[in-house]
Amino acid sequence: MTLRIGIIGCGGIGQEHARRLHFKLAGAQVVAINDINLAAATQFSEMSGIQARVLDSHQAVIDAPDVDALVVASWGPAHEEQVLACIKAGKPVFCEKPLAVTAEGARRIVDAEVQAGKKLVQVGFMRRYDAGYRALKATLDAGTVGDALLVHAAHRNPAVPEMYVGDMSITDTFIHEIDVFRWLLNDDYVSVQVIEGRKTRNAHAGLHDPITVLLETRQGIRIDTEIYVACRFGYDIQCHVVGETGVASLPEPMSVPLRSNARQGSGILMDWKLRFIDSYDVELQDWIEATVRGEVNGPDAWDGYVASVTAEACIEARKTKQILPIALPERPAFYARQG
Ligand code: NAD
Ligand code: ISE
Repeated sequence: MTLRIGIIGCGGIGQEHARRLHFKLAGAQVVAINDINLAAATQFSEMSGIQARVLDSHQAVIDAPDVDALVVASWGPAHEEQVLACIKAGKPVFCEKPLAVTAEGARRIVDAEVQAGKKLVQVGFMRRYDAGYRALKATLDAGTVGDALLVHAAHRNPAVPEMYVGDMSITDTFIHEIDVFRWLLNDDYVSVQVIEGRKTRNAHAGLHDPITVLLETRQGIRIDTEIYVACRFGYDIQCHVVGETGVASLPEPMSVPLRSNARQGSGILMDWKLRFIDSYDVELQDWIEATVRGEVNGPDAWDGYVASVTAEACIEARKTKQILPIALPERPAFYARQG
């Protein structure tokens, strides 16, 4: 069966997902698209060779009888309304992060899905599909370094645009770590502290950079993450898990080690799109196959909700300079834990 897909939001990642779904992955075809910028959507549909129908609202794409499933890649504040409309129509939806821009909004999605009685929503936390993180998780699950005690992590971007301001280090960037550490450690968070140290002169006026986030999990694991989005030198993702008998680290992306010009070393990627490019393919191929089976196999609406609750606690902890509890309701049975 070919899954017929509607795309809502054809900006940077929407276009990339549309191309990979239509041309690269097996079992999917993009048949309809929408963007608030209709001219750009039309141009994309034609120039990309996808030649999908361009419809004048997200609702028209959701309602189209030949659309089996949706990809929401519009900007964050539109996600809630669009995902809720997919649930109402009973259609599976892959929503890019964040699921919603507030925890309340994400909770409304959870409640709507539970009420609908069927899991339909997957959230675009693609790191769970990255080969390196998967190898690290397998190592931890096998007990190779004993029980995890500490995690030292970093999320470094070379630069961010002027529109990236305020708490986006948390809501746009750290949100990936929020999701992936829960999955990696089979755990949830209980408290958070955010520390603003000396600011780099390379960050623009609206951004305090870098920051450090300290999370504590239910099992007492302490996670420190440096978020440094104007670091200049590369897109550099680090994760080192200290266990009782050793340290397990996220593998570095493959790069040819060089000895040259009296130096030795290897390259560091500069673009986040390249760092996780394979994981987007694995993620969406898995989504296609699970959707055809009538299942949600990846990060679900509950995971999206937990990420939003945690992000809000981080923002509050940053503002108040306090160690704050993260109050999570129990996971409903409807969202029984999956891989
Ligand atoms: P973008 O600004 O390049 O594209 C967003 C597009 O959505 C634009 O074309 C805009 O016109 C359109 N849009 C905005 N509101 C809309 C609405 N109400 N209905 C239809 N279209 C609408 O942004 P982007 O970088 O492509 O990011 C899109 C989403 O994907 C964001 O939520 C972002 O956080 C997420 N994202 C995820 C990753 C990842 O690694 N998983 C990477 C980048 C972006
Ligand atoms: C961007 O939106 C992403 O989602 C990338 O994965 C992340 O690394 C980057 O910091 C964000 O700005």
